[in-house]
Amino acid sequence: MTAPPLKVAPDVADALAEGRPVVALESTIISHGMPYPQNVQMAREVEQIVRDHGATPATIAVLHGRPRIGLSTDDLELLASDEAVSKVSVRDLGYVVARGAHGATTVASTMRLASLAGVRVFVTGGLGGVHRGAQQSFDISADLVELATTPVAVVSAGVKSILDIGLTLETLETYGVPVLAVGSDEFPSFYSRSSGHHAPMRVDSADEVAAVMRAHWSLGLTSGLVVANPIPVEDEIPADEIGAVIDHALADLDRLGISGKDATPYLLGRIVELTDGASLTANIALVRHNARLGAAVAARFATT
Ligand code: PSU
Ligand code: MN
Repeated sequence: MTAPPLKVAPDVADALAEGRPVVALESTIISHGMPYPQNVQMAREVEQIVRDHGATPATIAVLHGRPRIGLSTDDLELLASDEAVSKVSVRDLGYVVARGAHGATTVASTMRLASLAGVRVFVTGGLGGVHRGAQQSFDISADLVELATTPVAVVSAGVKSILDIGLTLETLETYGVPVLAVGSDEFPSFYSRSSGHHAPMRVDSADEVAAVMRAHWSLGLTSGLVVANPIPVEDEIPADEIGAVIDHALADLDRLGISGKDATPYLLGRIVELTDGASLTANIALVRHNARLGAAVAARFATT
């Protein structure tokens, strides 16, 4: 086997070599999670937030068949606007690399590439998980399998109720993945601070997150960690309000017979339409918030 053909941006490589904090960012959220041009604006802004908080951002994607750790502004623009960028989870990585194609990486494949590059903190919006109705469809995101096996801490705003939040938490427990809620006793549901599910573990600072990461990995455990950061109160969409929209989007998904890897992108786009963009505003706000926490966690993890 040859070394993985990663192309690491010079600023990211320098930061890693010097033990300075680096924060990985995914690209499916850009290509398949938000409309243009808000997607590219969000991607640039989040990188800047990470820099302003003392860490180096490393947005991850596959471009021209090359897994890339750290992207240019032009790369972000391509990911945001080029229809030829496919959604790439772990199983798709070899295929897009072999074909020299472009791919936007999900939480799962971003974790894997981040880990290969030695990046231990990753910021996103929402995780994939066990879909509602998975008892029939078997639709369980590869994000959970990757969390079970790859040592990266993933900062998100929890799990949307397009998924079955309870079954997602059960699966994470089975897989031995720590689930930390930051500053809350309740596990957050992306648009809302509440979900009706108790947080498996609570922490109250970036320092505590970094301490759990160190302790977990020092024991030889090799899984990832879920760091669930509730959306700020002022940006929340009340659970009952967004719940009705999600039910509507799920009914449309069923009616159209959309399944597999297209299900999550369809639902995200439909929720933006049905809320006249309010869900997009909340989504961008929570990613910003996660970027601040992720940079702080990376800084605490790097210094100790
Ligand atoms: N949830 C979001 N926004 C996203 C995604 C999920 O709120 O952009 C994306 C992430 O890249 C996640 C992927 O890893 O969808 C999960 O897709 P699937 O359910 O097909 O595994
Ligand atoms: Mn799926």
